[in-house]
This record gives sequence, structure tokens and C-alpha cells, in this order.
Amino acid sequence: MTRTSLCLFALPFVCPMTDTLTATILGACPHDCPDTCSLVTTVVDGVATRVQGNADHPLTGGVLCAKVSKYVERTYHPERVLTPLKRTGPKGSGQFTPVGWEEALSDIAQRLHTIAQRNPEAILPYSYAGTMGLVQGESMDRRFFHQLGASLLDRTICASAGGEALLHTYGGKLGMHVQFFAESKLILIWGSNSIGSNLHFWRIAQEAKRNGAKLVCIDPRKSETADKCHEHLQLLPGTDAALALALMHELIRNDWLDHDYIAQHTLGWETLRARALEWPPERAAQVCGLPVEQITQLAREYGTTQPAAIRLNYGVQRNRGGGNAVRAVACLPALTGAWRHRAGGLLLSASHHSPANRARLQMPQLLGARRPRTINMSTIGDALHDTAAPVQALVVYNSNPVAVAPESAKVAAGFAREDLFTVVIEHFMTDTADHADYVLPATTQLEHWDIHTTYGHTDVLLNQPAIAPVGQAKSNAQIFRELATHMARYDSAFAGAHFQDGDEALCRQAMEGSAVNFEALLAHGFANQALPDAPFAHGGFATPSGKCEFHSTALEKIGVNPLPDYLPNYEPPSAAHPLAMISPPARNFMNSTFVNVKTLRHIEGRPALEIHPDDAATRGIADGEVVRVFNDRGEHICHAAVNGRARQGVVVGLGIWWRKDGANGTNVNELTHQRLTDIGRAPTFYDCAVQVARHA
Ligand SMILES: Nc1nc2c(c(=O)[nH]1)N[C@H]1C(S)=C(S)[C@@H](COP(=O)(O)OP(=O)(O)OC[C@H]3O[C@@H](n4cnc5c(=O)[nH]c(N)nc54)[C@H](O)[C@@H]3O)O[C@H]1N2
Ligand SMILES: Nc1nc2c(c(=O)[nH]1)N[C@H]1C(S)=C(S)[C@@H](COP(=O)(O)OP(=O)(O)OC[C@H]3O[C@@H](n4cnc5c(=O)[nH]c(N)nc54)[C@H](O)[C@@H]3O)O[C@H]1N2
Ligand code: SF4
Ligand SMILES: [Mo]
Repeated sequence: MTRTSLCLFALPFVCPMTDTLTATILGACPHDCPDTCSLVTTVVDGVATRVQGNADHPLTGGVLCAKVSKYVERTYHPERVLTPLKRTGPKGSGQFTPVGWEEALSDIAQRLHTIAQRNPEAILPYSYAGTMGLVQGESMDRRFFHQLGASLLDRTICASAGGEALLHTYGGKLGMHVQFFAESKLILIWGSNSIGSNLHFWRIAQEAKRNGAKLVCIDPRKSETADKCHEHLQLLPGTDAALALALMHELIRNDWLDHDYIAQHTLGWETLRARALEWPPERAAQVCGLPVEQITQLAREYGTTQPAAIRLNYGVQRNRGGGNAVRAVACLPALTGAWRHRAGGLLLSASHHSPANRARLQMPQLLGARRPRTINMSTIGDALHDTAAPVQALVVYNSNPVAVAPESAKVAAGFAREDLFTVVIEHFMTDTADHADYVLPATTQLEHWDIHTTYGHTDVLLNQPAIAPVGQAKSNAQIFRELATHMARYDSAFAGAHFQDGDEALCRQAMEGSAVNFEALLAHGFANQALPDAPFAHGGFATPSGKCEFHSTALEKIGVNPLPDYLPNYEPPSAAHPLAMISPPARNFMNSTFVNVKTLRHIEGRPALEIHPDDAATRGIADGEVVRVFNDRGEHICHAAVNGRARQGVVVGLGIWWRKDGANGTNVNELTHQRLTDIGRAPTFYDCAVQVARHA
């Protein structure tokens, strides 16, 4: 229990009137959000009563988003899974009976061992960022599966297209420090609804606005963020590279270039110049569905304003050409020399500043000489139908693939296979948990230790448990420790001491070899890292050449165009499916998390499809009517929202609702496909053509 300025009582406090014991505990938000807030949980007599933002942590500033303000409601939700459950009905029916931990774990260990004896690669762990914690997300679990020799998972579902694009341009997920956007004079918010998904950046952008900065939003949807920016470029999905190339064209034509920066710190300028000159604004305007003047105006502002900053986000990379789009945008600040200023440049992700000692946590050496196959999580639908080298057991944690992975019909059919042994570690009976043989109850962030590095800023945060586990829940790491103990009956390799490291010890191991002081983390909940203000002011890119690589030899070697280019979508609108569908996050959900929290669901309402008034009118659809959204992969039934947010030709299915909440048992991923991005093997959720009709 720790002192914070928020807490009225420096130490646990017994109220003389009510005789209750009150304490405040420092934590970290576990969610897949760039803000990674510092949390303060108030606990009265062992019960968490409130979760607030830590006022002492500058980037949190005492403020949380609506979702995590409801974390107590989620933690004590009446539908929390509180005991291990064993399936009693058909797969997917959600029929289970409670069983003891001992029975569940010994049966699971025996089943996994039997499969592993024949072929450990038939076992697949499936996890993502349900918690971003290093301990509950990527420590004991990895040791367990490495020892087993299970198939490896390629964790591509969110950020790998943009991440690898940055790697091949800057040398890593490196960029501006978020706090310096406050000093920028021009901010491009590119492919992001900051108000919904990056709230603490939005606060900084507001500060810049008050200091006279101009804010420009580049997004096919008239998002809440677009509403509040000075300018909105409402381009067609998947056309960002064309826009970026036209901006370059104008920078070149008007000589708004920093020739010295280009000469010293970039690679491949002449070839990029030639490519950009193929993209006059008129050509891009056609491709992007934008007025020419909007493009030339933006180029003028970007070329003549310093410091100019780009908050690029993952909305641009969920199309076929997503990697190239990120590369094209990432070239811009090197052309104008925006990097010379700490308030200039670009931020997509800063996660390569993380000091985490992942090798220490994950112990890949436990694989020995074995080199298991790798399965891409984004094509789990196909992977579960592979008959040549079938997956026979799945262990899912920190993820809800049946709802979030593309082409759900295939994913759900795969999870429904009677010959597949599935363990799901969860808080709730999600669409995925419904398909399990065993569901194991996991602790939430209020109940376990964890340590966090982030991708939106560069601080390190410690999460201390505020309350005892609810029901019989155990932390993920504890579950894998106990599973290892059961496995040790069959295989003594699982008896190693590294399978008994406790959660707090794992938190300490995560920082081994770094400059982060663990005692300071215990006292304050967060620690800053000393880093230069302007990462590339004097070049120093982390690429092989040390330069910003417009031309990437590494990409050329893997058969990708070495220069950024515009790649049209896989699914351009057609006569049969004339509307482009995007499905970005809902403000009050976190992917498919919080969908079952009543107060938040109440705000989001119901699964809806935003559609332009003209597209609605030609189909005889009025606001609020039930519609069928369909393509060759399936059909999703929801309510039309004719609310002015969708542009003509584009529809927006907001948020990842649970399939079981859908009118016909589907969500938007019924319509998405499994084709992957140009770079990074990532899904192309927003590259999806559909037709919409009134539901009869
Ligand atoms: N409230 C909330 N916050 C979240 C999440 C959530 O579900 N809810 N999810 C978290 C996760 S996992 C992630 S990865 C991040 C994502 O967060 P960001 O990467 O910041 O992106 P989003 O806020 O999802 O916004 C994406 C925006 O891109 C737009 N967009 C779609 N297609 C295109 C395109 O082709 N070009 C351009 N320029 N824009 C396009 C969409 O309309 C949407 O407004 O947010 C995190 N934060
Ligand atoms: N159509 C469409 N689909 C998308 C996207 C989109 O924009 N459009 N976005 C994609 C993106 S960016 C992402 S990141 C993925 C996200 O997909 P997922 O990573 O699957 O994220 P969530 O849907 O939030 O599911 C996380 C689950 O982890 C559980 N969980 C949380 N903490 C813990 C814990 O400590 N232990 C255990 N065992 N479980 C825990 C939660 O209860 C929740 O059910 O979805 C992708 N899918
Ligand atoms: S989801 Fe993001 S904004 Fe909300 S509390 Fe967590 S880190 Fe902060
Ligand atoms: Mo994500």
C-alpha cells in the first residue's frame, strides 16, 4: 500500500466512525491502449470501490477513459467466471459444470502430454493483448509452451503491418515523445479516432490547439475526433499511400524540402522523388475520393509549418497496402526536416523504447534445438481447418478470437471441431469460452501483480494487487506454474525452478539489466526513462544504413517493393458489393472487452452500421431500421445509423460486439476475410466490400 497525492490517508486508514479499513493501491491499466495509465484503486475492507487515474503521473493526469472508470463494475460483474468449468454440452453451446482446480489441471496436463508425445506442434497457444502486462501476457505461459515445444504463434492481429513498415523505414517502433505534441504548430491525426482510443494524446493535442496549432484529421469516417479538428480529409479506405505520395509531389514541386536533412539522413531520395512525381494531386484526388484543393492545401500547410507532427495510427494499415501506406507517411517528416524539432516528426508506436527483458521472462532457450512451426493468429480460421498438420489442442488466454479474428464463420467452425481440445483462460463466457472444453477463471488487474511498458509513451508502470482474487480465480502466470507442476509428473523438465518463479519475482526479472529501479516503482507506481527529446534530430535511425530508408533493401530481399507505393485494396467495391466496410473500435469498448459491462453497453446501444444518407435512401433504409449487411462470406444483421458519420460508398460497423449479441449470432467479422497485408502478415479488416439491404 502506497502513498499517493490522491489518497487522503498516507497509510491504510481505519475510520473511527465506521471501523472500516481504507487503502489506496497503485496500478497500471492493462488494456491494449497507447496511453497505459497509472491507476489508483481505493479498497475498503478488502473490496475495491473505485479506480481512478493517478494525478502524480503526468501523462495520466488523474484522468481515465469511461471504460476503465468502470473497472470495478467489470471486476465484480455477476457473470464473472469464478471456478474452473468443464464442458457438458456440444461445443459452442455454453453448457458447463463447475469442477475443482485439481481435477481440471490434472486432466488438461494429461491431455496435453498425450498430444505432445505424438507431436507437440499439434498444440497451439493463442493469446494477444487482453492484458498488456509482461507477466500475465508473456512470461510463464511462454516458458511453458517453449518447454512443451508447441507451435509458435505469429502475433499479427493488430500492429505488425505498421510495426514492420516502421522497422524498414526508421529501424524500429521509434518516434516522437507524445508530450511534445503540445508544442507542435500543425498536427496530422492520421487514421486514428484519438478521442475514443488515445484519449491522453487528445488532451495534449488540445493543449497544442490552445497554443495555436492547427489539427487535421485524415479518416474515412467523420469520427468524434474529426468533429473537433480544424480540417477533415475524409478519404476512401486504403488510399493513404496515394495521399502521402501526392503530398510529397507538392513538397518537391514547391521545394518545401530540407535538402540538408535529406542528403545527410535519408537513403533512396532520387528513386522516391521519381515515384512521388508520378503522383500529382489530381491523380491522388481521384484515388482517394478527395477534392484536389484539400490535398494541395494540406501539402502547403505541412510544407510551410514547423514544427509539424503526425500522430499516425493503426487505422491506415488494415488494408492490403497497409505496410506501404505507413512507410509512405513515415517518409514525410524526413523530407521537411520536421525531425529536427522535438515537437516535429511522427509517432505511430514507441514500443522499441521498452526496457523489458523479454528473453529473461520468456526463456526461448527452453526450446533447445527444436524449431516448431509458426502459425499466424490472423488466419486462425484457416489454420483450424488444416488437415495435413492439424491443430489438436488450443490454449487461449488474453484474447477472444471467435469474435475478433477475421472471417468468423471459419473461426467458429474451427473452434466447434469435436476433435479439438480447447482450454480458455478468461474472466467471462466470451464467444471463445463458449467453445472450450475447460474454462479456467483468471484474475483481473486488481487481483494480480504485473509490470507494463507501453507503445504510446516510454514510462514503465508497476501494477500491485489491490484485492484478493475474486472467487477461485488465479493469475495467468499462476495457472501456467500449476500446469507445469502437473506436467512434471510426465516430464521432469517441467520441474525446473524457473517454473516456480512467483509473479512479483517475474516483475523484477522483467527489468533485469535495465536502469529502472524496482523500489521506485513500488513507491510511485511508474518510472520515467532518460531518452533524448528529439530522436532523429541528427539522424541516427536504427536501420542498417543508419538513415531513414525511403528505399529498403531488406524489403527488396523479401520480395516487397523497396519503395513505398500505393496498392489498391483486395476488395474494391463491385457491382455485387458496392460499399467499402470499415469496422473501427467503439469508444466505450476495448475491442471485445467491456461489451458485457452494462453501463458501457448502454452508451454504445446496439450493433449498428453507419451509412451515408444517399446510400441509405437508394436502398430505402431509414435511420434505426434493421439491415442485412452481406457478402460472399456471410451476413450480419444490425441497425442502420444514418448519422452523418459515413461518407458515400463507405459503411462503418463500429466496435467488436460479441457474436452471441448479434441478431443472427454474428458480428462484423462475419464479413471480413483472411487475406494479409503487403508487409507484416497482418489482417486487412478494413479492406472489405459488402452490400446492404433492408431486412425483410
Ligand atoms: N475505446 C477504445 N480504445 C481502443 C480500442 C478500442 O477497441 N476501443 N482498441 C485499442 C487497440 S487494440 C488499438 S490497435 C488501437 C487502435 O487505435 P488507432 O490505431 O488509433 O485507431 P482507431 O482509433 O481504431 O481509429 C482508427 C480510425 O481509422 C479510420 N480508418 C479506417 N480505415 C482507414 C484508412 O484506410 N485510412 C485512414 N486514414 N483511416 C482509416 C477509422 O475510421 C477510425 O476512425 O486502439 C486501442 N484503443
Ligand atoms: N473487425 C475488426 N476486428 C478487429 C479489429 C477491428 O478494428 N475490426 N481490431 C483488431 C485488433 S487491433 C485487435 S488488438 C484485436 C483484439 O483482440 P483481442 O486481443 O482478442 O482483444 P479483446 O477482444 O479485448 O479480448 C481480450 C480478452 O482477454 C481477456 N482478458 C483480459 N485480461 C485477462 C487476463 O489477465 N487473463 C486472461 N486469461 N484473460 C484476460 C478479456 O476478458 C477478453 O475477453 O481485435 C482485432 N479485430
Ligand atoms: S484504456 Fe487507455 S485511456 Fe483508458 S485507462 Fe486504460 S490506458 Fe487509460
Ligand atoms: Mo489492436
